[in-house]
Amino acid sequence: MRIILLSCFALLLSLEAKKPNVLMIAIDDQNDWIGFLGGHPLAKTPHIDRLADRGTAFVNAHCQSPLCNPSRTSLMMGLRPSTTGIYGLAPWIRTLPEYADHLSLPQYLRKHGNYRSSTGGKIYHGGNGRRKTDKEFDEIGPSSGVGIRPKKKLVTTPFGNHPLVDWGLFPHEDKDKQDFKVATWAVDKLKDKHEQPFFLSVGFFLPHVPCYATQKWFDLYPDDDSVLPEILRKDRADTPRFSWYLHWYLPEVRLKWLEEANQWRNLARSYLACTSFIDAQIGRVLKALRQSGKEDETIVVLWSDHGWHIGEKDITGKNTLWDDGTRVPLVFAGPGVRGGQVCSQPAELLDVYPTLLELCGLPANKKLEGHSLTPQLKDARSPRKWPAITTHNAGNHGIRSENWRFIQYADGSQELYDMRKDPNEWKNLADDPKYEKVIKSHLKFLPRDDKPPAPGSRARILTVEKDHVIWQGEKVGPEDPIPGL
Ligand SMILES: [Ca+2]
Ligand SMILES: [Ca+2]
Repeated sequence: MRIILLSCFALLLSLEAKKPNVLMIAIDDQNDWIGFLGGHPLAKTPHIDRLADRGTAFVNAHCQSPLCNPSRTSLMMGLRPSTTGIYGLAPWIRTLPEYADHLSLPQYLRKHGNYRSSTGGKIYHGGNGRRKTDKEFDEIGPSSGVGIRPKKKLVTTPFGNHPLVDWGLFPHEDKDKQDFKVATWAVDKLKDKHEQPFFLSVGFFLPHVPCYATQKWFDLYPDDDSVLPEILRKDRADTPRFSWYLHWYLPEVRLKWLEEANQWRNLARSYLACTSFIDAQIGRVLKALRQSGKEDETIVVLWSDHGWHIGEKDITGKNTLWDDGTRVPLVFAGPGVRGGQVCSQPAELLDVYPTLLELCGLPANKKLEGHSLTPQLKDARSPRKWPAITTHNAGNHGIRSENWRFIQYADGSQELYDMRKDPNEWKNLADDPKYEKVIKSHLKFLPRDDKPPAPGSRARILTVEKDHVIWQGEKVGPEDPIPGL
C-alpha cells in the first residue's frame, strides 16, 4: 500500500513537473507588415516567420481595441472593453473596485498552476502592473521605452511637434535601444534555473513611434516608393460621417502633411526598419529558448496590441476599426500546438488567456469572455463560431468574420466590406440591400453590454451620443465642420 501511495505521489510530482512554461512575446503598434501575414510584400521578419512555421499562425487575428491600454487590459484580464468601460489610455483597471480582485492571466497561472511570473518591457500600458503593489507579477524586469534618441527631433511637424511623432535614420548602436536591453534581460531569464513552471512575458516598444533605426535596418528596404502601401485616394468618401469622429484632426492633417513634407516614404521605411529590428530581438530570445533546452516544454505565444495605418484611408496611426487598425500577428508554438499550420478563422487577442489555461492543463476561468483556440491549434481547419470584435470608444464596434468586415458606429451607421474581393476595404457595401442578410448575420455578435467609459477615462472622445460627440470638450454634430480641417 505504502509503495503504491509513494508511486502515486511520484507520478503526481512528475505530472506537476510536466506543466509547460509560457514565453509570451508582445510587440507594440505592429500591424500586419510581417512576412507570414503578407500585409507588406517587402516586410522582412525571418525570426517571427520561423516561429510561425514551427507553430500555428493566425492570419485573421484582431485586437479588442485599437489602442494600447484597452487592448492590453482586455488581453491580460480576458474581458472586453465594452464590458469594463476601459476604452482609453486611462484608467488602470485596478482602480475600478469591481475589477480590483479579478485574476489576470499571470495571477491565475500563479494561483492555479504554481507558475512564477516575470515581466520585462511593455506588457500592460505605461507603469500599470509594474508597481509592487499591483501584485501582477512575481518579478519586474526592465521598463519599456525608446532608449537612445537623437538630441533633437528628426522630424518637425506644424501640429504640436509631439516628441513621439518622430522617425528616421539615426546613427547609434542597437545595444543602446531599450528593446535590445529588454531582449537581453529575457535571454538571461531563460538561462536561469527554474524550480517552478515560468510565465515569462517580454514586451517590445518598437515599431511604436518614435521609430528610429540605423543604416543596417534601413538597408533592408529600398529608398523608393515600393515601401508605400497601396491606397485609394478619397477612400473615405463612402464611409459614414460618424466614422470621421473617431479619426479626426491629427491623423487627417498628418497624411496631408506627410506628403507635402515628403515624409511618407521615410515614415514607411522607418516603420519597416524597426519591425525588422524587433524581429531580430525576438530572434535572440527564441535562440536563447532553444539553447536552454526548454523549447519542447515551453509554449510560445506572440502578439501585437493593434495595427497601424501608414496612409491607408488618409490616416497615419491607430484608433480605427478597419483591418489596418485591428489586424495583428498571433502565433502559438510548442507543446499542444500543431506545427506548420496557418489558420484563417477569425481569432481575438481575448482568446490568448483561455487558450493558455487549456494548454497548461489548468481549470477554465469562467469569468473570461474569449474562447480557447485549442481546436484550431490541433487542426487549423476547425471552424470557429465567433467572429473577432474590436471596440473603439463606447458603441463603435468592428466585427471581422472569415470573409467580411462589418462596422457599426454609435449612431447606427454602418460599413461592410467583402474581404475576399476587397481586402483593402475600399468599397463600402453597407447601403446595398443585397447585403442585408450578411449584415444581419454580423449584427447578432454586437456586444450586448456597451459600458460607458469607466471613471477616470482618458480618450479623445468621451461622450458619444446618437447625434453628436463631445470632442475635446466641445459638442460637435453632423452638420458642424470637422475641427481642425
Ligand atoms: Ca500599442
Ligand atoms: Ca472607400
